[in-house]
Amino acid sequence: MTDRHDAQAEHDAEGQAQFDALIDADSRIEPRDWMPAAYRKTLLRQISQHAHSEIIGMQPEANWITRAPSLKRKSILIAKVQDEAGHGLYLYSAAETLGQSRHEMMDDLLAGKAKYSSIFNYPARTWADMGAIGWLVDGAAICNQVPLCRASYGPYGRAMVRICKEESFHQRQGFEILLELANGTPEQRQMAQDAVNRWYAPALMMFGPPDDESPNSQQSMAWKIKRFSNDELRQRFLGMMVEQVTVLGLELPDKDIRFNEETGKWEHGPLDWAEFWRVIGGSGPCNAQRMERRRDAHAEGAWVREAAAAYAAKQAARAAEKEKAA
Ligand code: BYC
Repeated sequence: MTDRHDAQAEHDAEGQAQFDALIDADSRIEPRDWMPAAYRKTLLRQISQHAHSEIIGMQPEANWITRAPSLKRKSILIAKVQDEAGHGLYLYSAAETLGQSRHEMMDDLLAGKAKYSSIFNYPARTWADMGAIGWLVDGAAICNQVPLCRASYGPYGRAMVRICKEESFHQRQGFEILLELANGTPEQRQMAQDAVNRWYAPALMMFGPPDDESPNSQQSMAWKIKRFSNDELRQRFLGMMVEQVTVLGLELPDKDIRFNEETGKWEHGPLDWAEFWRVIGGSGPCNAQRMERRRDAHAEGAWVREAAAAYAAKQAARAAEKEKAA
């Protein structure tokens, strides 16, 4: 018993030393490498939340596919929503390498045990929201996710590379929708401005709570999962939006935005963090609707999963028979 304990302790100490060396060298941890249990847990938490966000995030935009103003806009929107499903799949696959099945992750989401991004609990009221979501929400996502391409966990970082390429196309299509509306009739311009007004603060809050209220940041940065803090990324994003909004000829609904010469950082006005925690806690404007839709979609898709599993079993049986005969 003691020998086994000693051997395990020695194995763990060696593993920890190797893990520390890889992190120090800015190298990658791969699925078969030894890793601390808390590192695995944090990654599973973040990657599965991220995957759920992509899947739930399909809803506000899918809602507008039938009402897109032209065939061109409709086909672009369908492609974008489909991309988000793909992002969910890459991320569930990356999370599965940590030892939890996609099935279990989905059960946690459907049972209301798992989080997804706060932003998708807000309604998409007009066509201009497709522009604001692309410009602000995908813009915030890129800002947050480009550094994640260098995350210390290999499968996560590699999934993020492909996701970021697609996100930058998404952001541009949102910008272009807003640009066209901003240069359209006074009503279209107003619709664009209203959408920006409604999505601005929730988009800033996507980056997570302020640094002094972010319990996970410090450890995640030490493990090189996160490369920048929530506030650093929020400030960086704000600077980008301040420039781009002038091209749109619209305004950001915040009179307190300023560039602080001393710190070299962009500052924004106060954000309603009580609202943020309420939304995360399940009481946002669309939480119940989003979860109900997800549960329905899961139930409606049961026959597809069963058919795919039956087909896979048939293929495996055929392959086994062939091998036997050979
Ligand atoms: N929403 O210690 P903190 C997309 C939670 S999808 C909800 O700072 P961390 C798109 C946090 O989980 C974009 N919860 O945490 C898709 C933690 O709770 P737990 C999704 C949030 O992990 C379709 C607690 O608050 N992007 O772009 O160090 C269509 C304390 O926070 C939020 C990602 O998922 C939030 N906004 O940092 C269009 C990016 N913020 O878990 C577009 C990957 C915080 O301890 N994730 N919480 O119970 C990350 O980068 C980090 O997880 C976060 C939070 C920056 C979000």
